[in-house]
Amino acid sequence: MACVGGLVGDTDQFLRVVRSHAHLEDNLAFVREPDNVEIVAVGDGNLNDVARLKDRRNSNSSVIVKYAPPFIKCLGPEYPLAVERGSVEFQALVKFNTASPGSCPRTYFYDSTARIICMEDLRSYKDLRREIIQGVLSDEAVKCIAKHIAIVHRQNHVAKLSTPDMEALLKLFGYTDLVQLTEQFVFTKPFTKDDPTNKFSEEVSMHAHLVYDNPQVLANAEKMKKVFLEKKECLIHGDLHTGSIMVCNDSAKLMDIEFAFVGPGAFDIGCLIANYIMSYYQHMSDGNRQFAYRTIDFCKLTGKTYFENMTSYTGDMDGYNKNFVSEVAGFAGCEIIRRILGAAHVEDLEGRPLAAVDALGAGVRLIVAKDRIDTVDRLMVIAHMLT
Ligand code: ADP
Ligand code: SR1
Ligand code: MG
Repeated sequence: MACVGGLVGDTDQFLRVVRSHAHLEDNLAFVREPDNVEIVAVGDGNLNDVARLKDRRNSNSSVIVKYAPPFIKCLGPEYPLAVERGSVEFQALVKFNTASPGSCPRTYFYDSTARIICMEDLRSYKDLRREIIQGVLSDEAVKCIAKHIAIVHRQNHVAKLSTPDMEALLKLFGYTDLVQLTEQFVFTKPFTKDDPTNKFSEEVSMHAHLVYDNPQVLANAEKMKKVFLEKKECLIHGDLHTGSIMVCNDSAKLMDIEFAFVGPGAFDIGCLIANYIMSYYQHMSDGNRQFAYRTIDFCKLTGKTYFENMTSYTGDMDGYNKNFVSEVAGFAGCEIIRRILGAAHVEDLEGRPLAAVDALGAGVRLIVAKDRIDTVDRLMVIAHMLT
């Protein structure tokens, strides 16, 4: 067995655990001969080890192992994080694939002692964030993403489930350490002037007053935090940025679902649209106007496809959808602002401070105007100041 670095977990244990489950799945059979197995660290996730176990003799034979260390991997052992996230992610992968088949990688097993998820290797898929930075994304893949998430919301929605089923869902996907991370790193710290975890460039600091000196931005961010924590609407992904999606031509799969919980559906769509909006500013700044304009279409297509497929609602449908879009605007504003002022930035805007300043303006406009936004078209007009 050979291993290439970047992992904090014990790779011998990864192999032992997969071998002990090899009888469950034909795809795992190759690990029975450990000399033929190579272990390679994949991805650049913040929280966990993700490794590929592959058969040296057959490039089509591999599986992915995801291991949750008892701390935030990118920060180190002094930043503890509950290991239950592995179990939450495994259960969420199963729920998502049950609701919308093919929406996520297939799961092979979860070992609760070793805290290891073993799943399908999406060998031919690529990280959407890397693709969109290169200006690569098809309309069909955008629709595929929106359709999967709409169906997951619809099938696991308070309007659809019986009371006992909703109670069971709430029990399985309640407030976890990771939901608390979002509460802190999306809704609280980025809006707290001088929070030590915030970081931004000199250029951005000249514009930070747009957030810190605007009581309406701060009050609306607080309102969105309350909606995020208190609205028990449906099972949501909980961290649906472009780095949580993998694409292959017109197909897309959702992944990294450890933030899953029962919350407002608009949070997922708000995060997704916010990431398309940040991509707009990257491409405008790179002089790639054509692709920048396509990101506007991606947002509209996302809204259209989502509403065509998310047919569960409470109250009257029109009112529900209008309020949903208003929440999308508020959440998108929070996501954009936290990616520029907060601890976790996006690669799209790295090294592009002027694009980050423009995106910050869009985030502020969306939060301020959220109550006047009830269609995705209007959301785009306000985000980008279109005429
Ligand atoms: P983290 O929870 O640490 O953020 P992720 O689940 O986001 O980890 O995975 C990190 C990276 O590993 C992804 O961006 C992707 O490149 C790769 N990866 C994760 N799961 C798979 C999979 N099933 N197939 C192929 N690559 C994967
Ligand atoms: C310190 S929180 C880091 C971020 O990484 C995850 O992907 C989530 O987006 C989280 O907010
Ligand atoms: Mg991740």
